[in-house]
Amino acid sequence: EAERPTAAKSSGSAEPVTTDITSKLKYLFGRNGDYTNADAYQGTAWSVREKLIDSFNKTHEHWKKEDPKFIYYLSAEFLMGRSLTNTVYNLGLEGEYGNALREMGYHMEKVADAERDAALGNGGLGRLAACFLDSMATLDLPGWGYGIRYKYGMFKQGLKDGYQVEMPDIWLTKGNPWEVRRDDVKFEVGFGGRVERKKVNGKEMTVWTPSEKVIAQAYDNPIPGYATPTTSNLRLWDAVPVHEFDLSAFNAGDYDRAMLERERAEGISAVLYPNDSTPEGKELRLKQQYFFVCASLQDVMSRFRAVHGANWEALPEKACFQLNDTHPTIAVAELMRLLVDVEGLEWDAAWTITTKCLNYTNHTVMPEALEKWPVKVMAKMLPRHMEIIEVINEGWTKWLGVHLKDLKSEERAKKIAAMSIIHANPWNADEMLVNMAYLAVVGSSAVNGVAAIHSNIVKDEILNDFYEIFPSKFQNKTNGVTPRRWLAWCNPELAQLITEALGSSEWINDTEKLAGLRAFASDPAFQAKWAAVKKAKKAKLAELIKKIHGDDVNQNALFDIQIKRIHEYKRQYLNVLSIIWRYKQLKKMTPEQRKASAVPRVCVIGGKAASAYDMAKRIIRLVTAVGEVINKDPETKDYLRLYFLPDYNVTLAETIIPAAELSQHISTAGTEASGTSNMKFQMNGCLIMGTWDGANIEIAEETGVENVFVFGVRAEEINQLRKDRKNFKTDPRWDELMKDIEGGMFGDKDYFKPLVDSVNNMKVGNDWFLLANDFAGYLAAQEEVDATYKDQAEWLRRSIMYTAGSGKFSSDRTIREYAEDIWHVKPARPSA
Ligand code: 26W
Repeated sequence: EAERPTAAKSSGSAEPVTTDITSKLKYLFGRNGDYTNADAYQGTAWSVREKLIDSFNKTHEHWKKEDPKFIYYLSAEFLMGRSLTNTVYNLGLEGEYGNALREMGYHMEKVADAERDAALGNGGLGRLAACFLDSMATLDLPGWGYGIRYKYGMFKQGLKDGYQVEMPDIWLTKGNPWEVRRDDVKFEVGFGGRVERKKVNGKEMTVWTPSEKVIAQAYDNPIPGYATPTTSNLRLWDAVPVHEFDLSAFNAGDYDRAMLERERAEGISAVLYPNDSTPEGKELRLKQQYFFVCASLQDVMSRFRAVHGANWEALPEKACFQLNDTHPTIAVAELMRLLVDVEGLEWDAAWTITTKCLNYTNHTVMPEALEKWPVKVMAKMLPRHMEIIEVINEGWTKWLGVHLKDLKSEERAKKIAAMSIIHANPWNADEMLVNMAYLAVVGSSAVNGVAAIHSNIVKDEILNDFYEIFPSKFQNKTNGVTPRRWLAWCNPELAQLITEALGSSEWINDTEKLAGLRAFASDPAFQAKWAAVKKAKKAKLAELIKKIHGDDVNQNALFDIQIKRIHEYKRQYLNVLSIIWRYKQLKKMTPEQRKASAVPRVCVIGGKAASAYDMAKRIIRLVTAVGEVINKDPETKDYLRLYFLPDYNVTLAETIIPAAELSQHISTAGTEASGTSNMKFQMNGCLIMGTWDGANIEIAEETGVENVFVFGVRAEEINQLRKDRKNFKTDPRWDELMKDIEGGMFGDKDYFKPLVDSVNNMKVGNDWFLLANDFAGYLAAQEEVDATYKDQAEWLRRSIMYTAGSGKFSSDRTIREYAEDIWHVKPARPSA
């Protein structure tokens, strides 16, 4: 197996490390010899933890001394995945630890396999936050993540008879070596209660007396940078009852009440909401949001105060906050509350500070995903914040009135109503809502989308009114992914080949250097080595498929992958339709014809459906049902397979992505804000089948559009096509497939009926994501894939061109842009 390349290769002496691992096992776990891989993992992790903490301490001593400006990334989700391999390689400890484990009779990869994912996120947004932390540390940027230490992360997905079942993610039971509880860092967070005006020291003040209080307890998760001494931090808050720290309730004989209170408090950080893109109007979710925002702001302010006293005007020079979507947007009101009510600042001074400190990233165009909280809910849970938002909105709408004074009064009133942070529910005029995206825009210095097309949609559609008023607030920051986890560490064989070709491993933190691979793209000897790596990774995925489904797959087949959350807009259904069509074509051929012309394919689909997302669950069942039929058809099974891989997560992605030859990113144009797995596939030399959407567009530009399989309508056409829906003539092949599914070709026909109906009635509003419109183009693109795959030299040339063109999509580039254009934060590297 290949050694992972690093900048700072460690000496590799095993002896002190084996002693340390054994000692950890002995004194922390009471184990003496004869360790399982899971034991070896624990011993290794607890040993590595100490190096990590040393590095963390050094970094933070340095930062304390230098007092640089910090960026705080506020996010309800951090999808970290596993930490052992990443920590060992980022810290350059692979020599020592690899050798030590070998000496003890273990293998690093198997040991690492015992770690559970930290799955504190749903999908793209959470994983992006994790990549950003890796890049911030690698670039020596003073910055922390702030979030929630969910006791249960993203649910584990199982399959029962081909249907999704959800199971709890119990990830903390064996302890977590990657966190440090800070018993000295805890803050009170209040909810409910009443608000009064009082004279305090002769000054009129607002006093909020919450009816419920909990304690936010800090846990630090050190984040090692790569090839740098910097280790930064992800601080996660755990909710605990106030009375755990004050036993008087127990002593007063109020045991029951104290226990109930504990349950209620712990409920706040108990579970991640597994909804991606469909907002859950549940109070507990708002409670979670306020809980972590309140604790994080208090924490930052108390550190500021310790150094600068109450000189709050200077806060924007020392701290800024990035709001990861609207989830932490209550920060606008909370920072105002802390400055005005607690610190006694004047409203206007506080507003200047607040808007200087905050910035907002939008991650979705789905209108239903834009968070809006009922005024009633907010007023009850956060009465003072509701007042503050009302005052902000009064000021805002008044300002708008002046700003728009040239408009006719009727038009002006209409515009102001449309831009009001508080507005009626369009579906229920009696209900007033707080529009969190509007609050975020008004309360921030910068607003950004996550890919060029998406940022344009934000400016021209979603937040167009605001863009017209504040054009300079709006920016684009195209997403990126960390090349450490997503290329160097998950595909060490390819990394080694790249390093050999480029003559150095500098590409790992300077991915623009990957462009040097273009010179090798057509070199047959290099292509052969490139192909050998892909083959080895395919063999690993084949092993996994065998383990899960019991089937041997043809390892010379084209490995075709679609992995992401299951969502109608992502169109896994369209993928399945094309697979069924392929199956039917194969069935029509003679064995000789198949042998002569069919390109064998192994199709893999993976992803979780939100537990309440009925249509997404039906799509999963369709995948498994189609797989059940085609995988055992003796006529075709050598040429086509379809497998659903359950419980798609970060770790599974690390096995699947290096093995992929074709990956599908086929959202309806204008619906996928960016996508980030497309970048991971590109880095690993996987060809892309994609619509002109999200970051696909920029990937195609960097890779050469001629090297990408692009199909489908453009974003600009969508509105018209939706209107013209009733005049659309479906392709006869489409009609045939609809009849097949409806007729029970894959069983379960009642269950699949709503799926067929959702796309197959020619009326306005149906087939919202335009599968029928893109169907013929998709099949044509699939044929192009087959033709290209038959020419392996051309396929490999393209594959190399993908990796060579992936330099732009390192999250290092993204973070550098945020640091320069939005945060104004500069690197501060501790000495080694
Ligand atoms: C309120 C419920 C909710 C939950 C999650 C609303 C919205 C979300 C996220 C916006 C979902 C998400 O993960 N969005 C993805 O963000 C990625 C990182 O920017 C993008 O690459 C994906 O295109 C986008 O879907």
